Amino acid sequence: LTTMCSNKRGALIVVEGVDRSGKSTQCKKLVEALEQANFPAKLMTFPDRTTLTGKLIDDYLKNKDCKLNDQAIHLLFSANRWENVEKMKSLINCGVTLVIDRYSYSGIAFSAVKKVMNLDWCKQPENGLPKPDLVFLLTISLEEMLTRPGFGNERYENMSFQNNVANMYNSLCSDKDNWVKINAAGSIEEVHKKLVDISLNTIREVESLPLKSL
Ligand code: DGP
Ligand code: NA
Ligand code: NA
Repeated sequence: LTTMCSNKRGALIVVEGVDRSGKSTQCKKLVEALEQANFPAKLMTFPDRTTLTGKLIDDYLKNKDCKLNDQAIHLLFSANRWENVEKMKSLINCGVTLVIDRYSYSGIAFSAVKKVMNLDWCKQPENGLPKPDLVFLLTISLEEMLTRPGFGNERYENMSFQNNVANMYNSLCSDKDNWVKINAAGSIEEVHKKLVDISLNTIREVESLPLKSL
């Protein structure tokens, strides 16, 4: 397999945003477009609910009888990312661009708004994970959020919590040169085109640079 590896690495591209900002749709379309442009690409999603920690996280989100406190669930979400590090690195180093639906910034934003743990505490378990080359923050206004199909019954799926998360994302985004804020109120195709153009630039920019760590 090593001999089949490209000598150029792939990019690590993350899409963040509140629930219903269109992340999953955009991630899927982005992977398809990159592949069509002859850049190998793969979709990943966090939380990965299929793993051991993912099953606990799924129970927690579905409000099943699950007595995890805020600190414990924070560390489980982080562990769920750590479980995938080897897989992520080997794909990237083989020239595959990873498009990830949520990453460490979901971990930080969703926990920091609970006010139980401070921002610095929330960031610590993410230290050492592969650092994204590019983070898209899909933004929608509170009014736009209200017009989109209703929330489900999972934990966190309510307007005031999501609004706090949106504010937390905005403060994480400020002064970061690898973050791009995209107004996701536009049509699916409009948003998609922006994501593709910026991603292609980044893929070419980083192909000979080492992957960094958070
Ligand atoms: P999704 O499958 O993308 O709809 O995510 C499920 C929910 O979990 C969603 O409300 C966002 C939240 N979430 C995702 N990642 C994390 C994380 O690392 N920490 C916390 N506390 N919540 C997260
Ligand atoms: Na959700
Ligand atoms: Na999603």
